[in-house]
Amino acid sequence: MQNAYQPIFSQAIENMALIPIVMIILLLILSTCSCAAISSSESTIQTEQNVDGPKYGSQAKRLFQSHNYISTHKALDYWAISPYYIAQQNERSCSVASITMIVNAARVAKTLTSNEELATQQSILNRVNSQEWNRQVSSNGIGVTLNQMKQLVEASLKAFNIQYISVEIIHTMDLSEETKQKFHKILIENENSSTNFLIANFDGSIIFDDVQYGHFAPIAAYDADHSQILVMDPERQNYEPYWISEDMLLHAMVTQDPESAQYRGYIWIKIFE
Ligand SMILES: [Ca+2]
Repeated sequence: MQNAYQPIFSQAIENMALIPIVMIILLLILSTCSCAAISSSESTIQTEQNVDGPKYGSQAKRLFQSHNYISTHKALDYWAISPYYIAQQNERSCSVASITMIVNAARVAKTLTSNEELATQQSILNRVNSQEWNRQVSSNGIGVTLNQMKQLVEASLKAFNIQYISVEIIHTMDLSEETKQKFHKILIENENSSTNFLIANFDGSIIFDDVQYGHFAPIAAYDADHSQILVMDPERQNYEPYWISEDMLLHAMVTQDPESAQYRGYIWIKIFE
């Protein structure tokens, strides 16, 4: 009988030996999520930690609580982006949602023909037709990096017949005066025209009391007098548009993406048509 059970016992020992290896592989996969919003397990942690705390903490102010700037300024980007404010399809697809908003906003002044559809997240993915992007933004994907976003933004705009464009990736590597001034200058230029757009790539845990997560979101307005930035966060399951300070967003961008081992930052998009 001992001989009969021996293979089963050996198999059990071998399976037990695999458990630590499987755990290590799972940890590695989770640690390389470069542009995931909050995963379900992280959301659980957030809920447990902040079950009685304010949803937006002390750093962010909901648009509903502060819309004086939108009422008293042209806020060109806000009016270009807000009609197309959408929720990301899953926890990994903030890149798709952010790009979809920008593609629609970039066409806001155009007179579309009756057979031209607005961009949707699925039509963006279909037209760009990148297997890698589809894989990365699937529910078990790892998201995309800031460097990848340059090519994806370009391909998405061109897929919707916006050909004359400039897409620049800026990695924010420090909190030096030079970094702050460059961002400030671009924020002002961006606010004055709806033919240019900014997408921020930041660590949400700097803004919200949460575990670390990389994220993409369009910037919809900049109140220079009060150094406040309006973020159209596509993680709509948890957030609505919110204002955060210029310093706070910069702090959240001066963080490293574990997938690329590079600093996060922002995407500066210009349309020339
Ligand atoms: Ca702009």
